[in-house]
Amino acid sequence: MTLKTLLATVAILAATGASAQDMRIAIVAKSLGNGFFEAADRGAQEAAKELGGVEIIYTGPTTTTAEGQIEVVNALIAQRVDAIAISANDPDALVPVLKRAMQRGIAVISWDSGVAPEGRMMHLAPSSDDLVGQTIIKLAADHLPDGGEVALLSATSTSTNQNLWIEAMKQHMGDYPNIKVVATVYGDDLADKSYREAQGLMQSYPDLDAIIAPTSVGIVAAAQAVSDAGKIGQVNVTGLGLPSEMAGAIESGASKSFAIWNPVDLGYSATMIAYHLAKKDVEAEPGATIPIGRMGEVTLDDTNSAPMSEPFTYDSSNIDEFKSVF
Ligand code: RAM
Repeated sequence: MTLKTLLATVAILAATGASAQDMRIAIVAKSLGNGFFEAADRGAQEAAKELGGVEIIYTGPTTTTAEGQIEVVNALIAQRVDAIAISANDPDALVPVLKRAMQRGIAVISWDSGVAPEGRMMHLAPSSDDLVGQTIIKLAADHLPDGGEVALLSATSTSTNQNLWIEAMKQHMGDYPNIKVVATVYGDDLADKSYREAQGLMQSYPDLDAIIAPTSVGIVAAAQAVSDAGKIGQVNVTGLGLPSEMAGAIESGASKSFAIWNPVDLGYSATMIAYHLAKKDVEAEPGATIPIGRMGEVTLDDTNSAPMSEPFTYDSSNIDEFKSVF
C-alpha cells in the first residue's frame, strides 16, 4: 500500500466512523424506531464496552418486513461483519440469506423473534413461550372475574415471537371458560396501523372488555385508542410493553397492568453470545452452556434455543420505579 492509498483508507475510515475494532457484531432489529430494540441496543453497547475491541452495528429496516431485513443482512455480509444477531420478521423467509452469511464464516444467532433452526446457530428467547402465553391471558383475566370478550392486537402476521405467544395463550384458554377471544388483528408494529386496528376492534365488538397486545408498539397505540374513544374503565389494555412507554396509560387507567422482561439485558446477552460464537470459544450444540457476562450463562436445549427469564408485571404500584429504566 502506498502512502497515498493508506491516507485515503484512513480518511474513509474516519469519514464513515469505522474504527479498527477486532470484532464487529450486527444487532438487527425488526425495524428501526422501536423503543424495545433501542433499549436492547443499549445493552449491546454495554456488552461491547465490557468485552473491549467490539463494535456494535445497530441496524434494521424502516418497516417490519422480511424483505427489508434480507437487504440489511446482504449489506452486512458485504461488510464482512463477524456476527449477526437478528430479531426476525419471519421464521423462514430469512433462512437462505442467513445460511449464506454462515457459509461466509459469520456467526448468526436469532434473539427475541426467532428464525428456523437451519438459519441460525442458536436462538435466545426472552422467556419461555408457554409462560408468556399464560401471562398475557392471566393479565386480562385477573380483571375479568365474570369473564368477557377479549381481542388480540399483534405485530405482523409472520412475526415468530408473537405467533408463538398467541398459540401458547390459546393453550391456556381452558383455564378461563368465561373468556372468549373474539378476534386477532395485526398492527405490524406500526403506531398508526395499530391505533386504527384497535379502533376497528372497539367498533366491531362494542362489548369488548380487553385488548391484549403482546407487542410494545401495539400496546401503547391500543391504550391511546381506548383513551381517545372515551372507553377507559370499559376496555382494559394489556399485554407486553415498556414501562417508559406505558407510564401514561397506567396513570390514565387505560391499562391496569402489563408485563415484559428487561430488553437491555436481552441485548446485552445476545451480544455476549454472538461474541463467543464468533470467537469460536464455544460451540452451539444441544446441552452447551454459553457465558453471558453479568447475566451468568445460558444452556441450549435440543433445538439450540435458550430462554432467559420470566416476564415481570408492571402496574400503578411499581411503574414509577421502572419508567426511567427501560
Ligand atoms: C415489539 C416487538 C418485539 C417484542 C416486543 C414485546 O417491540 O414486536 O419483537 O418482543 O414488542
